[in-house]
Amino acid sequence: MKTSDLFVKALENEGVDYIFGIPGEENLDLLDSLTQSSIKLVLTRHEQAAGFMAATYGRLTGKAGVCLSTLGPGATNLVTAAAYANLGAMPMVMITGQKPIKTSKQGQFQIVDVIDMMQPLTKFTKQIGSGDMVPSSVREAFRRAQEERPGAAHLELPEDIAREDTSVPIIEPSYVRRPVAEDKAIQRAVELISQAKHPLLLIGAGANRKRTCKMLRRFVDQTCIPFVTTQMGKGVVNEDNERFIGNTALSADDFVHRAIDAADVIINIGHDVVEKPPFFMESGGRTVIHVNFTSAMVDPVYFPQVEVIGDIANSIWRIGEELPAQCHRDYSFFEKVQTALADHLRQGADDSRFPMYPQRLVNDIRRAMPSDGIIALDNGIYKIWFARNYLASIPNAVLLDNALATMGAGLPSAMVAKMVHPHRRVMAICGDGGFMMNSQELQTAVQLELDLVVVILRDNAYGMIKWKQENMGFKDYGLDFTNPNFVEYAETYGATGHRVEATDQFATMVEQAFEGGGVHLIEVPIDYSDNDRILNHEIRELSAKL
Ligand SMILES: Cc1ncc(C[n+]2csc(CCOP(=O)(O)OP(=O)(O)O)c2C)c(N)n1
Ligand SMILES: [Mg+2]
Repeated sequence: MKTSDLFVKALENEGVDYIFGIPGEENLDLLDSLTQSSIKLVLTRHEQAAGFMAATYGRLTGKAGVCLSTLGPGATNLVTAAAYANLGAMPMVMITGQKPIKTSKQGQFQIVDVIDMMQPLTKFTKQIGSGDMVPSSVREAFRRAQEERPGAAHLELPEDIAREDTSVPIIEPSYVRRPVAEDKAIQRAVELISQAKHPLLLIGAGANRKRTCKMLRRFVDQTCIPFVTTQMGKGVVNEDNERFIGNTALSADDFVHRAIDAADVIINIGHDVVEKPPFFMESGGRTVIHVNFTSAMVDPVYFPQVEVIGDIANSIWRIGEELPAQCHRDYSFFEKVQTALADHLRQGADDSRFPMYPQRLVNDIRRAMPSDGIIALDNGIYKIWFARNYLASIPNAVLLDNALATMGAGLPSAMVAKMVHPHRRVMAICGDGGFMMNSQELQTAVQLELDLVVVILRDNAYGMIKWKQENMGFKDYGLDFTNPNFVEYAETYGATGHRVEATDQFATMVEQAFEGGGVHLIEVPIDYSDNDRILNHEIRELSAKL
């Protein structure tokens, strides 16, 4: 069998249904083998977007998403996506081509040491040096990408190897279950929680990856222990729950941080230090119980005293079974925080000023999205507003990146979310800066005939950095830009463009866009003038009074 045929068989064996990417001449054998396969090739307009799509596919399904590029420039374009997947713990396998390795073809033309380049960005990176190595290399790449903590893996298939014959059989994935925590660790956690005066649950990204949501929900109901979420832990337990205290969208001084300050034991579920810290540990401070699939990476701001390592759902179930009821505790301070936050979240939710107030935008979008609707955010200041004000109902319904926090992933992530969940409403929410980093993928979305609403928040600036600049007392400089006419821009791609000209139009526009189907771009002029006052001052002052 030709090696490239075997390679495709090995991918099929891993359950791959899509490959996102852009082939080069070094991938042509593989491309030809794909013509005989059930795997669909999704051609994008930039490898970075293909990588973001593959990573988000992995995030949503738990199965590694696969992306493809040529050598050199194609592979360098995958670099940001590799970091996105690896930091965000999203299973992804990248396949890149290479010139022949047994002979020289064109000197050093286009040659970059891609294996070395991928080393710090992946869990596994390997050149396939012979056809016989395909089954084990593919299996290992998928195993590593998917195993907790998931991330990126990379395989390089040189063109002469792709073309050679081989006769080795493929390797079936093994039957494997995640290990569970040791009894003594569970006992220790139970003791500490039982002795605590003010225990608090913190739900992070890891809890969003596997089916932990049922167990966590039960744990919260059973124990009455209040919970807070990190940005990437949103929705594991419905945030519209009477025990929800808030999201750690801001790093410090929000209402939720007062609850964290008041907690003497934090049960930290699925958090890792890659996410912006939801709180900072200090020596001699409160006790932190780390409940995760993997042990805690120690950091100056994170050094939990107790670790419960193993399948999260199992750990939570066992802790819940052993823990005496906690509902009698005095949770009044947490409730005070909860009420203060709820009051604050209502502020601005109905504000009709134009350009639109971010709080109103979040509120309108929350109303437009059913509980299973998915929003995929790019990176900008609005991410804080969404993390803080948009209550997530189910796991992975708010796709945001609080790990690499890269711009440019919002649109590709939304596209693949729609492909994975064709019957759910999906919306991309991007800044005018971040959108333009992968706006060419509108064409891919149109070509794929996706039903997608893309909201662009136009402030004609890199607003997030402007906010920081202002807060740090720097002069307003270097962050403004001009934009294309987004409505016309959308139309040239064959999408439908809309511009909000009065705040009250927005909700109807969104509804009509979802009803109408196809790709819709909605340009929303946004008023960020209050960001600094509210996010940096008002919240701090109000929360300090609690
Ligand atoms: C690829 C990349 N480049 C730069 C940054 C730094 N950065 C973070 S947010 C931001 C501005 C985002 O601007 P925009 O998309 O317009 O959103 P806004 O904050 O204006 O709503 C920048 C430059 C980043 N996170 N990722
Ligand atoms: Mg902007």
